[in-house]
Amino acid sequence: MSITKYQGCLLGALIGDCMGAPFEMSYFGRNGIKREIILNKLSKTLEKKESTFGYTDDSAMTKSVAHSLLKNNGFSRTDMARRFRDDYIKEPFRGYGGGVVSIFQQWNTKEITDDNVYLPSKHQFDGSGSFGNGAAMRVAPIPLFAKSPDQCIEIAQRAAQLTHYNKHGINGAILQALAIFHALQSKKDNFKVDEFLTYLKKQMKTIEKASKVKIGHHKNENENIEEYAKSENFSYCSQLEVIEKLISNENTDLKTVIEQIGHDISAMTAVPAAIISFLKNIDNGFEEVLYYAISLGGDTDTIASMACAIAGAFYGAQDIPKLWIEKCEDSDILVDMGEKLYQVHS
Ligand code: F2R
Ligand code: MG
Ligand code: MG
Ligand code: MG
Repeated sequence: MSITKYQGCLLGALIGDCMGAPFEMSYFGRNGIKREIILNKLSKTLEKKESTFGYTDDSAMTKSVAHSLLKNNGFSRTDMARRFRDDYIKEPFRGYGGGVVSIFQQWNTKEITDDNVYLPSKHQFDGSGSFGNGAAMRVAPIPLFAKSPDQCIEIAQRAAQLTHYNKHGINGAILQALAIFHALQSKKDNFKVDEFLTYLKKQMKTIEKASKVKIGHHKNENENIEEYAKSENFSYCSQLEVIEKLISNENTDLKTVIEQIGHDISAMTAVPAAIISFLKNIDNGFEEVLYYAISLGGDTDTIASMACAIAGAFYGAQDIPKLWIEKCEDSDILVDMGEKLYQVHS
């Protein structure tokens, strides 16, 4: 495996977040965002010498995860929690989700220990736990660190549970981690979309069967999120089947993808939206994955970050435009972290 795939993955996570953030939840994103609007807005920053793209909570937490894994040469629940909390306290303005902030605040009232670290996330949303996409959006360093799919699943689960105790929040992070793990192992010249989806479906079938955590019905202002949470039939396996169907028809339009997959702040919609953004553009390159993910609208920074993390692991950093890398805040730090995660395996 080449180092550029490791760096490409973390740069992808950063670039998707930075370049997707200007469109997040914008009022014009409900039915998707037109390509001209995306190109026009991005070009203003890309073309202006002194302008840059700043990152949000997606990259802040991805950096926290990478730091913690590297420092401990593995997963330490207390260290990762302290890092999330301390990085939030240093830069609270990064646009963190409402629920996770209350977890950081609870962690800040007493010493974090192995015994109490998971308590705040278990109590979130009337005890149902968060199904937000926040555990999935930060997961990229885990498949880069892991030596096997089983280790990848185990760390992704335990790291997710620090803030997201709902089974869909956890399983969304596992699915995103496995998609990156597989993309990292894959080669451009013999990649098969159907094999990728079959692999993910097989893994998720076992994982979803084993998930015992009940989902809750916390009242939410966003009706779409509530619908997904209520659905007893929801599973990532069924979302992967929808992706398979949508991919098999070349003419599937954005509106259909948004209607059938979704694009909101829940893991149940955002992770599948990221996967289809990658797969639909597999032959078109990294840049098209980014444009497509943003064009879905909704939670654009997070969907683009996750889609580009998979794409970066697949193509490698050399296929990412240099200007994009230079324009995104702290890209040098993500390059360095990619190198260190690569060295874990040598
Ligand atoms: N837009 C954001 N963040 C909002 C920033 C708001 C700001 N802090 C403010 O106060 O104005 N983007 C970022 O948030 C997403 C990741 O969120 P994360 O980390 O999953 O957070 P959280 O709070 O756990 O979940 C997000 C929301 O999902 C709904 N929700 C989750 N579980 C629920 C449940 N069991 N029942 C009902 N609702 C549930 C809630 O509305 C949560 O607030 C990324 O998009 C990132 O870019
Ligand atoms: Mg964000
Ligand atoms: Mg977001
Ligand atoms: Mg900085």
